[in-house]
Amino acid sequence: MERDKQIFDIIRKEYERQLNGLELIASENFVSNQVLEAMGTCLTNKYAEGLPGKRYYGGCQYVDEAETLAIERAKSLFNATWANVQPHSGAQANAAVMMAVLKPGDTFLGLDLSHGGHLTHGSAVNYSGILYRPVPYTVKEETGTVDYDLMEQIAAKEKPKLIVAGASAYSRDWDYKRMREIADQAGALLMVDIAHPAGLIAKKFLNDPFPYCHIVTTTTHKTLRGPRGGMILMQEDFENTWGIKTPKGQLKTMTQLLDSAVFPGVQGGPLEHVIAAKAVSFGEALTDSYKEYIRQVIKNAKVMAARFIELGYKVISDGTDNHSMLIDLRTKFPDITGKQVENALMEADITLNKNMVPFDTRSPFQTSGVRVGTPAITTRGVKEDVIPVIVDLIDEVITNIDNEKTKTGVRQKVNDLMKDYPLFAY
Ligand code: DSN
Repeated sequence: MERDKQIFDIIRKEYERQLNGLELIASENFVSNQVLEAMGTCLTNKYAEGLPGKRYYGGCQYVDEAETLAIERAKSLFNATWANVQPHSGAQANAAVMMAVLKPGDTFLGLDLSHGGHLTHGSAVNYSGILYRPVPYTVKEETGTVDYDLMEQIAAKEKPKLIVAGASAYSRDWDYKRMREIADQAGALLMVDIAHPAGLIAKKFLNDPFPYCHIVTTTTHKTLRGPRGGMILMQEDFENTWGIKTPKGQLKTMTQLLDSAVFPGVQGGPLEHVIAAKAVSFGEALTDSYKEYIRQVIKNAKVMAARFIELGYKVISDGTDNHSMLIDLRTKFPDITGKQVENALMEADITLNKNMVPFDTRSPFQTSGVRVGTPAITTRGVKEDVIPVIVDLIDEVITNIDNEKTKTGVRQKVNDLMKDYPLFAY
């Protein structure tokens, strides 16, 4: 068959965009050649509904081996005792958990989307806000950190069935111990979505949620640097103390409920080529060199936040514990929106995303902030000495937001800079 020039030309252009630009989207990363290779294999041809050893199709002996390896490596990485690596995304993983532990209309608590939460933590336009009854908790305006006292009050009043920890735009660590106390007092389960800081948690640079959270969900493609996808993890004690009766009176453990919620609950056939790539990335994340990578991600983020602050920007919570930060543009540029900054920087080959900031006065389409992260540039080898140069380039563009010559000049500097930092082979 003739090669599809049209689509491969588009892919080549995207490769060049990634190669020449500065990638600062906090949720993105660059996978290794072997992760990329595993994804582009014949495993994509295989149907394998079910779990390893219990499939609805023949011929699954090899994908069983790959999926089992992915599960075992995921468990070692997080010191968990159970994992389901089939969710196609973090959103699917969260949907499966909610399906397993909530009934339509049940109340749950999640961080407000405009305070850093995620769509699947209760947004009105997402299944989580349509099927269930979310009640948001928020951050404190003075500190930008999660208001656990408020969470406790809301939980006592609302008696949720589930409390969701975790965020998409939050640069501080979480107090899982306090959240578990709040959940226990309210009779709720505690779930954390560690999609963003998963790699930092795996390598023990942040608090360990597992002793406190009943269920942990994550994506595999952010700091974890694997293929685009999701997974659910648990530790043993919870499985042994929880069980619900099916209509036929059969007792099901939570892991059984979660497995069934993933398939057939919210998904059909698993993506075995992606699961093989997950196994590869978990193997990489188990190494010491990945630990050094994560150490550098955090160091770069701290230096970045400090430089933004030096230049007069407001960094929400005045810094970061992880790989990301949220910049409130209003202190330095009250008339410039996050959308304008995102667009102007794109012209300079710098990619980040507009983001609402807590207590934002603008809509999600305009926003008063931007979110910035260091996982992708750190993968390319950027160290802390170059970070102030990058922040200064961003500031130069924002300061001269309507000046085409400035943007062209910065783009040239970005392209020259990135020549020193290789990307995967194409
Ligand atoms: N869209 C992801 C992010 O950018 O954080 C979350 O799903």
